[in-house]
Amino acid sequence: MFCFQCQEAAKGTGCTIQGVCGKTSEVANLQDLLLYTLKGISIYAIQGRELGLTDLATERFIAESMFATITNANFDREGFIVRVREGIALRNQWKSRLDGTEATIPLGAHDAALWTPGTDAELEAKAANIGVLSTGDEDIRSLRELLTYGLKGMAAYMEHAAVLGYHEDSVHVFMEKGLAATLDNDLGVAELIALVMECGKFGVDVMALLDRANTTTYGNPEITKVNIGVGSRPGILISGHDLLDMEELLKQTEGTGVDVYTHSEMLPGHYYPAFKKYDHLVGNYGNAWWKQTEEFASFNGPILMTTNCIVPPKDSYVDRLYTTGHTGYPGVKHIPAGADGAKDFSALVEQAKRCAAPTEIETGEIIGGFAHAAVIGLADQVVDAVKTGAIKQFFVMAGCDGRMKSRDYYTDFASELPEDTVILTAGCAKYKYNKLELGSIGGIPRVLDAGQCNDSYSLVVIAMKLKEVFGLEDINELPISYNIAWYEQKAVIVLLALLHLGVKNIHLGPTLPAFLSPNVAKVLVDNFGISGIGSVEEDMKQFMAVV
Ligand code: FS2
Ligand code: SF4
Repeated sequence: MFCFQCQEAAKGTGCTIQGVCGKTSEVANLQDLLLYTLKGISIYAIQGRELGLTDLATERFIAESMFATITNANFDREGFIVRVREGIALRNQWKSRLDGTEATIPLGAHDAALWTPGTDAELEAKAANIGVLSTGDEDIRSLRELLTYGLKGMAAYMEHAAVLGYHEDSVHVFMEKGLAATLDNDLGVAELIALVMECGKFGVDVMALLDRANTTTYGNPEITKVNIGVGSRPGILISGHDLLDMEELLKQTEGTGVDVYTHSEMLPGHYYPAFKKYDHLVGNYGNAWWKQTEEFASFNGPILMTTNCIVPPKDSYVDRLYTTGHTGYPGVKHIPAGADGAKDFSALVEQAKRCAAPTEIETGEIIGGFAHAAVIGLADQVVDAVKTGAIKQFFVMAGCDGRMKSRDYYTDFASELPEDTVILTAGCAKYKYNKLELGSIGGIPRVLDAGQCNDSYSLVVIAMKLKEVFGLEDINELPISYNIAWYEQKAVIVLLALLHLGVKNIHLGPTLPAFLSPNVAKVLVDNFGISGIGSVEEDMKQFMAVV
């Protein structure tokens, strides 16, 4: 195996024996083979589109499969073998559909378009030879992988929108184009950089689509205080990002005597009007994903993982853990969707009834729900505070949390920010500082949480609005600095989206991606002013100097 798609890549270069995330070498290779299969499908699907042939099932299969390969989403070897075989069948259907047409298939002679799987052992042998390192040139490899990881993040957001009935064909078209492009030896550095930038454009589009899907279905997030203590009844803990699962679980637990708690990236569920009506949605339990091995043990009840991030489970709670959607873990029960898309969570409800109530690990409240509609509702207050100098600067500190000790930087940075600054956040990165007593400015809290990582889009909408209100030409003239923490591939698409919007001088930490070759990193530094992080003191000086 060779995997360097996340921030925790071993030794800052890549995992080669087993993933730091717990992914086995077999699963890593099979994920690579699934990607290779999707590239093969894309070769034909692109040609099909030129002849006016489209297929929603293909689009969904590509996006779902990409999502399954994101860090910490799915660890299930058997599931990946099944998916590769399904993908080959889909690819071959496309091939037959195009036989006898006028299709002239670029890359049609590529192995990805032609290979056939034999036994599982043969399939695994193939999987070991088509991975990241099969691209020899380190800059081409770096750009191909940067594009691939952007596409993976995009796929996750497409899927969240799709389950709510929202699609945008142009995003699927780009996904197929991007996947096929990673096989094309005629594309050099300049062409791949252009594709990476185009990926950012579709990143903005897909986050806008998901924002529309979420807010149309569940209402605009509202400013909300969320309880972080526990009640006396047994509960089910829901983690991940899938709001449709959240809705179904709330409906199916109503009146059962079982409470529902959110975990990690599901915290923003509390901000949606559609979920506020459920009295048995009691609070948020715990912190970011990486603390789950302790927190799932003390929760005492069933836990539903709707998406990443799963940590290999401990014996103390593995029998209470469930996966659904594109997540999976060997030996962990999976709740599938029925033919009509509905899911049956009754097994969790019955198990919860036999469990103790959660053990309290914290008490109090946190505040959130500062997505674009809520903040724009406060626009007069915010603009006044900026004009009077009560707010001197905003810091976008969105992104991910993770295990590395070096991420304490973000807690220290938030603590040491001057009192006339406000943090704009989204994603699980917030857990590094959302329980600190940072106070407020004229009634505006100093940490404004817009929601999940995809709600970074909200932060962009807010920035655009401020640019308009202040009559500025360029988003970079705003008193907004970007100090972003990344971990997995959704953060990659968020970053590419910000670059597409022209945001400059983003600080990215706690380490720069292992998949950026020195030359590709230099392109990002020279053109966008991207940099890593240093010490809190030095960075603070640098940030405050630019205002
Ligand atoms: Fe956090 Fe993990 Fe949201 Fe990332 S829960 S790092 O996948 O998507 O942010
Ligand atoms: Fe390593 Fe991250 Fe890949 Fe897991 S996802 S194998 S931790 S680089």
